[in-house]
Amino acid sequence: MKEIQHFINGRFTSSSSGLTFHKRSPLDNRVLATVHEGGQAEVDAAVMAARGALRGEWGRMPVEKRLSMLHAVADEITRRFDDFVAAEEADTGQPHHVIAHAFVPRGAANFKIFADVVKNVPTEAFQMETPDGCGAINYSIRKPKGVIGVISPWNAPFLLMTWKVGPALACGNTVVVKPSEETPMTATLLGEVMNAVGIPPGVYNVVHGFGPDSAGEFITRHDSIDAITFTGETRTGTAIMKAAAEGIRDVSFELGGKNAGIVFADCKLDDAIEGIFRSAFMNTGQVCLGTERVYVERPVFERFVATLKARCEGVKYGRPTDPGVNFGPLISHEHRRKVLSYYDSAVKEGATVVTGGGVPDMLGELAQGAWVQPTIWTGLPETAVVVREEIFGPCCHIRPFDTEEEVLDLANANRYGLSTTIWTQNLSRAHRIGSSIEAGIIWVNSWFLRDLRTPFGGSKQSGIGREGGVHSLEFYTELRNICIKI
Ligand code: NAD
Ligand code: 6OD
Repeated sequence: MKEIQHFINGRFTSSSSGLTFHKRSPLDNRVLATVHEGGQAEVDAAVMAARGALRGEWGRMPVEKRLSMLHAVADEITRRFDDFVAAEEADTGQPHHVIAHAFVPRGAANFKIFADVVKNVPTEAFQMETPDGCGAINYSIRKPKGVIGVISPWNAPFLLMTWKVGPALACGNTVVVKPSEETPMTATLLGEVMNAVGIPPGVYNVVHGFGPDSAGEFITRHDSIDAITFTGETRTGTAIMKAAAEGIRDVSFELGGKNAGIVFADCKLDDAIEGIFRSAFMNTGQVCLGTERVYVERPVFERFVATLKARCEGVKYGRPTDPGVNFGPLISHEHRRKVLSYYDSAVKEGATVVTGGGVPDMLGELAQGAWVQPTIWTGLPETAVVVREEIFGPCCHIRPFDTEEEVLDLANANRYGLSTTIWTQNLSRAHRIGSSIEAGIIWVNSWFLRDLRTPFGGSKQSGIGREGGVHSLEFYTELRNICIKI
């Protein structure tokens, strides 16, 4: 069994309180590691180290050197690829191909892409007239914001944490990271990478622990943290925003979603079914961009439902590296209780359960894991709890529609607005609907096709702000204007 410590000022350290908690495997509930639980003392130490690094070598480092060090971080992650993949598989229990082909490579890419963005970003300048006729020039410079609190979730832990740490460091900030208590491993491993490539102590700090009354809340309340970037539930975002308000600190929020998938009869149906299958069930439905509400034009409704049902019934459960496995467990028993309570609620509200709705029969040690079946419902009104609330499990409700106007209203009638997928061969319709959907990210005939230069974030209660490409610079830097009288 492993021991997982904090990473503060370039060193792995224990909690002064002696408090620890267990990290259990989602696959079979075995204890995998004892994790140190950070308190106020660890958060204070991490923030002090981060502030010291800003005043020290990191703060004075030429930008070119800083950016080349981040390329070295990416290269070292790639060199230790197998370690990162193994750690992420242990933490999440998700299939090897998802972690090895999507989540870990993205972790490395997040350092390179933002280093390149910072290298190439232009600044603005304005010439102005003055009464004496000599004029003046204004130009703006970008400065790091300071110490950034990074609070990240468990569903794609390495990708989502580095999606924030990469740009924060590229812009010259330092970070105090609080990974999810469910997934402490890859953030810790990244500390080893930082030391291996010579990132100065204090630039990257990790404090483990929980949210309320633990490391998470202490970070959000710390008066020496300059800004907070958070990915997680909308309800948690509310708590963090209240804490950040105390110090008038900036926040960037990537929050929950209840995303719609819209399938028109003129689409390439097989592609749409495959796309909706991936978007609803990949990572066992634990993807913020996942589709939990599917609207299918009536002429293809029956065929769509029947084929998606068959896809769900063909999934192979098992350990990440077992041959053919494409379906992992939920992250924890606690999360499974939540998902299963939604499965019950759907039945109570009168859903037709097309497939799933329960727990699969697992053999041996796996019987102790947090498994659930992929589940499809039809027949519910839009007011049903499982059609309104984010479940964050492998499930979706499918409803037929008849007109473009009708489906637009249905898709927009939700408090969330993170992403939507539209499946159609009619380009005019794609543009028309695409610009009327109330969501930050709209995919046409695809899903999770990510260009890291594009703005990423949610509308309505799915978030505040946009990250990605130059948009990340808006959050991770502060613009200063310098006016020079000629
Ligand atoms: P969560 O909100 O429960 O926890 C996220 C992180 O916040 C964890 O590290 C947790 O310890 C910490 N935390 C909890 N309460 C806190 C508090 N009061 N103060 C400070 N920190 C606190 O979310 P989760 O269950 O880990 O992740 C699932 C959620 O994340 C879903 O709602 C999902 O939609 C959302 N998510 C959104 C995006 C996006 O890009 N919009 C991406 C991934 C996940
Ligand atoms: O790809 C990304 O950058 C990103 N933020 C993905 C979010 C996935 C949510 O589960």
